[in-house]
Amino acid sequence: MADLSSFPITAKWPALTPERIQLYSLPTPNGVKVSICLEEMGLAYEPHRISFDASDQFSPEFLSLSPNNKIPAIIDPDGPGGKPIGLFESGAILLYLAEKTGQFLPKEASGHYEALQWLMFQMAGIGPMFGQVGFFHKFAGKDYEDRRPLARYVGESRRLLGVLNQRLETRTWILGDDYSIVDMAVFPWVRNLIGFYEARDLVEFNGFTHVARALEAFLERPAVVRGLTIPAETPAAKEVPANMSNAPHSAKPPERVFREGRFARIEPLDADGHGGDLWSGGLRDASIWTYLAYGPFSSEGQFRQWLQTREQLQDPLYFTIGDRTSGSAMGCAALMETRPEMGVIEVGHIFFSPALQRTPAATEAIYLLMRYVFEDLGYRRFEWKCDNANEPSKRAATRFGFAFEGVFRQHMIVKGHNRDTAWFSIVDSEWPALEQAFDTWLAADNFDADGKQKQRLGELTAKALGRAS
Ligand SMILES: N[C@@H](CCC(=O)N[C@@H](CS)C(=O)NCC(=O)O)C(=O)O
Repeated sequence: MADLSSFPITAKWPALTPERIQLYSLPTPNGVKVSICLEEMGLAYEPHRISFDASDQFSPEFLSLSPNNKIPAIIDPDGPGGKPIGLFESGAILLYLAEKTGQFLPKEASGHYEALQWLMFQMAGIGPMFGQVGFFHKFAGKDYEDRRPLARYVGESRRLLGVLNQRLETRTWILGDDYSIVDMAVFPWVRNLIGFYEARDLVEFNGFTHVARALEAFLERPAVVRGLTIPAETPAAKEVPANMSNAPHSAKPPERVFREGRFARIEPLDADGHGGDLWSGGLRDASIWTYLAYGPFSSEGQFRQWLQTREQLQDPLYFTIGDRTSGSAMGCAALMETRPEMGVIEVGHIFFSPALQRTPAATEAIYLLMRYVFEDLGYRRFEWKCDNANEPSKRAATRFGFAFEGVFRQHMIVKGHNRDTAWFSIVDSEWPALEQAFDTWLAADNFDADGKQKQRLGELTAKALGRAS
């Protein structure tokens, strides 16, 4: 276990999980840059709330890490050379995390410096100027008789928004097509200016349509939604047992979405549109239904009737898996047992026609659902459960990277038979590594001319998670 005792700040804010990055912050525009970044990168971290009400930022323990008495600051137990490192200044922290993970920062030299340039633009321009608007418009400075300081900072902020607006006129994000740490630095400040500082009209924000459009896209990102509230207020935090950690998240219920990969597409179940394909693909085979609570079906009509009852459900929410090229429906999977308040969701009700079984399209379909659950919906736990006697399902779960968690004995009765249920899960901190493993497996160069895989998915996912394959 990492030893952070040489950092005096840990005496006031003990590291309950010292192997994780320690974040000392508050959800202010500078603070959330780092919580958003950590969320986007899927890094495990432990947030500590630095209360300005309690003047925490002036305590000797906090100053030992951040001598300028400002949040955010971090300690990474696994810094350069594997040694712990402490850092303050949000821009420096964003750069450090981007370089550590190789994410959200262009790698080739000119793109890298372009990013630095815009990051400096935020740090030296947007942050300080917008901050002064806050002071003179909303806080102590609003009572100053002399209105010239306010006018100066409002004018300067308007000018900076104009620069940003022009930049975004031809780009999705500040650096172009790719979202980066620069967006994580800039947009919390824009949000604050027009929100908390109540300066929307003052800076004539409605004229900056490209900034508004990018801000909206930024605020829709699940990692941003989560990061904006971290570190949350936990008045009793000091009293919780040392082995309890915070679980900030905000997950949304799944919707009837369409997703497409290289081999597969998933779409909301449409009984009339998909029933014929599914049935003619071989779903009359009784072995497909052995472990499911329904089926087999004796005729296409009976199958379609049953499908019609399923397509209306919200939980389980059924998706049809189709072949990307031919478009024909070949199987189904559902998102179920949805508990957004807990950040927990399960994939189940999986049935594949023989032509879909053991194909890249089948694997990719599960991957598309996983990506939807973690990235778009913001879940912290994705479950797979099956009858403990269902060996192929258990093998599939392990191959996909789910961790086996144990067996609930006599958990259910299915079609009159006892079911002991095997539980598996993937948690959000595992997702970035797993996503890379899936991307490697699904890539064109992982298949030879006959479509045979070169690297096995089970080995890639086990390696990504540091498990024995
Ligand atoms: N340039 C610094 C600015 C940080 C900063 O201004 N933090 C504010 C909150 S947004 C703060 O800690 N204020 C407390 C104080 O000044 O006492 C950074 O980006 O990290």
